[in-house]
Amino acid sequence: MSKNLKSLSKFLAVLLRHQPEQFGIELDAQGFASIDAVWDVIVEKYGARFDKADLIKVVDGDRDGKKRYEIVGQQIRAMYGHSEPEIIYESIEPPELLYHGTNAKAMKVIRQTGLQAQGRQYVHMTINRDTAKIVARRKTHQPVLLVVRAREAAKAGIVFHQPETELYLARTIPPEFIDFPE
Ligand code: HQG
Repeated sequence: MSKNLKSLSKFLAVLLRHQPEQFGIELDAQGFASIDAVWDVIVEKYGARFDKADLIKVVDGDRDGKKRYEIVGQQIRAMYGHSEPEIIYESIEPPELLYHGTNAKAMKVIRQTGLQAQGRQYVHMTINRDTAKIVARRKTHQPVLLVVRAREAAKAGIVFHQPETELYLARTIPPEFIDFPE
């Protein structure tokens, strides 16, 4: 994604994940907003800098194939990553194992309390080990890869969601379902 579109993508995150009400945008229970209303806010902020084709490009995903937004009918939403409002996702049966990349400093707390969403509503996990490491490297040079025994956690009552092919969410993962590196 060009630098240009990255700023549009980041603005959409503010709008659709974190502060919709600040821009007069209303999200429904699944996080959808009217495309027309969102487009009006974009034009208000950026003038003619972006056109609708740019918005579609951002929705289609970035160069790394990361897809953050989706359009259904006349509506658009962030697929995950919200701080508020509460987004309702359907529950799914997770795969046997999922991965979460973190840093050595956080690991001490995670051993005690498990994985807890910090600034977001959900803990993010992926089926892809490399992706988990990339996520961790945003915050540390020495990523720690945690293995979540997801199927076992689900059997014990932890609810999982899958907003995107490789991405899984849960409110929390207790430490007993996490394999820590030595
Ligand atoms: C850590 C990006 C202390 C957790 C990526 C992480 C991802 C704890 C940080 C998405 C903890 C939260 C999410 C506990 C977990 N105590 N720290 N009990 N439990 N942590 O950014 O998973 O670009 O909210 O390990 O690609 O890093 O936004 O979550 O280090 O999919 O689309 O607390 O963000 O996507 O950080 O990343 P984050 P994350 P986007």
